[in-house]
Amino acid sequence: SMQCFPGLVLALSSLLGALALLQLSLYLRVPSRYGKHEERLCRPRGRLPARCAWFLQELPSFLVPALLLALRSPPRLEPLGCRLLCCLFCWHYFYRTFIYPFFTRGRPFPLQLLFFGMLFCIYNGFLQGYYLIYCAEYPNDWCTDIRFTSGLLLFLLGMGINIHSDLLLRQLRKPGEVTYKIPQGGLFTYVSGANYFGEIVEWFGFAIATWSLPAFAFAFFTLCCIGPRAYHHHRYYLKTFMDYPKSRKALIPFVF
Ligand code: NDX
Repeated sequence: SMQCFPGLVLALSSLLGALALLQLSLYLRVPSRYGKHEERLCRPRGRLPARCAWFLQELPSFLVPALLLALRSPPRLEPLGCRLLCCLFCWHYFYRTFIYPFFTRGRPFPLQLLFFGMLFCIYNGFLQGYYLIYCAEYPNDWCTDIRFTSGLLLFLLGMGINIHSDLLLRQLRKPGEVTYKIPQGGLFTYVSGANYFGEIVEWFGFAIATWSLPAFAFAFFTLCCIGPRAYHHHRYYLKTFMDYPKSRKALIPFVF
């Protein structure tokens, strides 16, 4: 049966960090081509309805760690902290896979990106799940450790902001509509990328709570992936709407 190979965890985490840097260098200049940044001049490539695309893309991030957890025998994850941490990851992806897609009013998603997105979710789902289920070791009082409690708090706060902001974005459209409007309310009062800000806070919280290399690599990847995207959203809004609120920042309230 499976066991912990620390070298594998180190290698996969390093590759995730390298992918993050690759993304940063690619997407600082040009945004990834989906949603409002899709190229219209290009020949129309294959697309899938947003609902199917997000479901399929995010499913492995839920399924892979959930299966690893179910197949582990005898069940390890004894300290409460450890079990809780794995459940947090699955909880987020339960939302992203089984709830978010069914309410989205997004435009069809490019198949090519869906393919890479799925590969990424398999990779990351395996890394986070494998590490927490087979490698992580926490003292029995990890639940009262300041890293666990503050990380958990940040995770919950970030998740709250992310879900609330997703909701505000969705309400900008009636079913069937695909136009863009100025997001209002919640953290959108301060930043253009409120949903991204929430997601980034969430994964840094997770990294602090697990205090692990794979989770810090993933938080860094998230920052490099959707950080630049928030900046491109911001520029798009400034270019498109003359009355866009001047004091609003791109990603971090009052700062940037
Ligand atoms: N999926 C994470 N890289 C990504 C898909 C793309 O979960 O090859 C990363 C994720 C993947 C990416 C994923 C990984 C890297 C990939 C990339 C493609 C290429 C890239 C694979 C897996 C790659 C290398 C080089 C390393 C191999 O019509 P519409 O769709 O625009 O409508 C939108 C609507 N909306 C508005 N409606 C009215 N008026 C407005 N002004 C509106 N503005 C937006 O709201 C959508 O329906 C909805 C949300 O849109 P948007 O653009 O704000 O968010 P979106 O980017 O679609 O993300 C949705 C949620 C969000 O909560 C975000 O935090 C989370 O998913 N997310 C997204 C991306 C990655 C991620 C989280 C993470 O890294 N944790």
